[in-house]
Amino acid sequence: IRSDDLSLPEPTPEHFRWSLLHHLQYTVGKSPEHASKFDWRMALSHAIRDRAVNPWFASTRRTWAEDRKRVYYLSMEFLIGRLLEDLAINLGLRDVVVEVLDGFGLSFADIAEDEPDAALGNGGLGRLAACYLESMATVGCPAYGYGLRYEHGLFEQRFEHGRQIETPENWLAEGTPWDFTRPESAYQVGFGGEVAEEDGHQLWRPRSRVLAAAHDTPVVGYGGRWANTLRLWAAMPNADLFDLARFNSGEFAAASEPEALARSLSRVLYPNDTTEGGKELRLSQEYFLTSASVQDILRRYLAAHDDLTRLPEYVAIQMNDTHPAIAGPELIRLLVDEHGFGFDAAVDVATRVLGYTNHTLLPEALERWTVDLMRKVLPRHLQIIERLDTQFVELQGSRPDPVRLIGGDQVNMGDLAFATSHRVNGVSALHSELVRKDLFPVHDELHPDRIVNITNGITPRRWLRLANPHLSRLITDTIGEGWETDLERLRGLEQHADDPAFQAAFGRTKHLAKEGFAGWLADEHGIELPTNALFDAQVKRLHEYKRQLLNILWTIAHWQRIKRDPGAGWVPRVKIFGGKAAPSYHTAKDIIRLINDVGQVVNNDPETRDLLRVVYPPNYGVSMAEKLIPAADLSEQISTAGMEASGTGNMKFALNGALTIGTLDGANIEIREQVGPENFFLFGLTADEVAARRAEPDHARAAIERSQPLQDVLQAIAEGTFSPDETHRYGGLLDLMWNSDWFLVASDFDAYDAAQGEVERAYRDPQHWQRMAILNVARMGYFSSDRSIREYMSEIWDIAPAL
Ligand code: DL6
Repeated sequence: IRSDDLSLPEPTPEHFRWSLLHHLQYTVGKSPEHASKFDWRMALSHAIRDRAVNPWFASTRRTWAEDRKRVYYLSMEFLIGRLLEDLAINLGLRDVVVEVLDGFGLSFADIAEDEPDAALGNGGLGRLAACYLESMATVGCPAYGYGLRYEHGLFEQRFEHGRQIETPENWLAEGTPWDFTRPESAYQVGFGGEVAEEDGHQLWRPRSRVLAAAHDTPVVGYGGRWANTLRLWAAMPNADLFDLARFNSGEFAAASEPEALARSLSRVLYPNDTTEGGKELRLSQEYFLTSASVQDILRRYLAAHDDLTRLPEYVAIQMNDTHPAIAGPELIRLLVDEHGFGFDAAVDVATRVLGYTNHTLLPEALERWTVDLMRKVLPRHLQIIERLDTQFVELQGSRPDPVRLIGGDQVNMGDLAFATSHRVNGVSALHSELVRKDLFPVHDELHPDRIVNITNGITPRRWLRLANPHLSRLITDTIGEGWETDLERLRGLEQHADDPAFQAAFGRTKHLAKEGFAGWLADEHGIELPTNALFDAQVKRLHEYKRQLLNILWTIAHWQRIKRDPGAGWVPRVKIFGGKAAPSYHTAKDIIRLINDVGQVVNNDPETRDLLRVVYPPNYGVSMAEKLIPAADLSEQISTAGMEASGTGNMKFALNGALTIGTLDGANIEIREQVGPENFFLFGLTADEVAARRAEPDHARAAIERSQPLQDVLQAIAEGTFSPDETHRYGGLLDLMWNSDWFLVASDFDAYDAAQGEVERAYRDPQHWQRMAILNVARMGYFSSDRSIREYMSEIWDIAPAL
């Protein structure tokens, strides 16, 4: 029987209704009378998933039949969020689903809201990977995403007395309807042990092995014309790890301990790696992902070819940051130790296959592992890295202080990734420039063609079509369909920017989004918001360089001014914060607490309540972003220049008609160029000025002494205005402000204050504001992740679209 014979009939409401009831009864095992929301969600997810299978099979078959090159995107993070509505939209089923559910008295929005977010990532890097997967499927780039199937994704955040508390996330607790288990695709991944020499060959004898088991989720592109696979590996202990004799003698926990240890490889996203044990686990996780994926890639290649020297013609592997950077040594190891390659030939093949995306210049985020740890976990790989290091030093000739892959007692994973890739890309124009100039100047001199820039992008399907149905409808009514896959078409809105009727309609979509967000906030957190206010949002991970501190200090200054002169015609504002701090990042956690403390005081101040609120809904993630971003008027992108590699939240806000207040950092620069400088609130030091300012002794104190508003703010904090029960709670933050201020909050405070003044003035003129907002939407086409993916395809992967 051919699978074509099993094709589903057209998804008419009748058939879809049948399919939904069928899954409710035969997959979930419930009758409609007794079905809970969860049961309906599962049945619906299966009915929708059914529709993903045929495009998935067809794409896979075509790739095999045409012997096409495939991309393999290796990432420790995929911040997917929910899939139900995303899939319904991409398969063109949303209207049918709404109609059929309506027939049962059910609301699609309500059921979709029941799905937990797959939060298998920390922030920008993981969300980018999810956007890229969706875009690869939309543009028809044959691809696999490879990641880990963490049992616990990013921790859940709640606040106790304003403090962040972390609890484990449990997205798999109720099971997931999306993935297919593939027991036949399982690989042994070895760890530790030693390397012996036999007949002139190196033989690695690992001390232990863990089985990587594949779970596949189809990723369907918009229109359902192409589908790829997200393959997530789960760690499975080998059967012999369970000690039945011990168990039978009553030592239950001890009998299961080796099993539990093996499972820990895919237990949590980003374990705390401040301890030695944590570091070993993190490196082991990275190797587990990489080894299973590379073995799988070679198996697939060898199923259709026998000459591994031609691997680069059929395989492109992209390393998402340095986390999978062990891919180079792993591929070399397999080619040399298992396929008889000479070392240099293996390096040549590996380098032509691999590409590396750098996502950060922050030294603490550039991975380094000690040689001792590498020897303990991956002794054979260490030998390979040592040889690569020797070759790399030779390549630098007589340079007095050569760059090393192994420097002192540490393996530099960024340098290793560079040395084993044919292309290295930064993620915005400025970032790529800094990668060239500051991070890898010597590599760049040796390989001047290797560094390229590919500015990040976001998928317009999720970040406009799904998240903002009101604006999407207005866009389609105004310029027609097709913008979802050709975002440059939004330019067609420019000609309506001055039309009062269009401005009013545009304003209504924003208002509806605000009501939607405010309604959710009231239901979920019991917080009421005035929807006539300017919604001013900063949502992202908490980090000093992102400068949530600058934002909250300015909020205090604004509050103080309102109190001094309540009748000055202030624009009512809601300051919205969202984001998590790494559990061990104490300064970031202090900033969270300060924001919440300020909120307590400001929100309860009867003099200012109608003019200023501070809200910080806990547990920011993809689903909250989908509600908040369409509702925002102002997008805070205020990082210290030179520190935010790109940002992608900045793109999501602007695409949804929020105006940006921002520095010349990351992709802000390109956003400003695209939307026009007059439609962007710019402030602050440039990256070059940042470097110069940091070199000035006592720059922090000098900047504070120049700014009376900032002094007043710091004074209020020092007096315990926001922490009356503990006056010195923020002594640490104040000390940082006065005495070091590496992130130049004080230096940029007055410029930020002035830019916020411009925001106030612009918002008082609604037509002017709407015009600017419309022009932002109209000019954001460049930031579609389809454009980014096409650039990866031509500049790095050398692959043609199948569509
Ligand atoms: O490229 C995606 C995203 C950028 O938009 C952010 O600017 C950048 O901070 C983020 N980088 C990371 C790297 N963390 N580590 N390692 O998340 O990447």
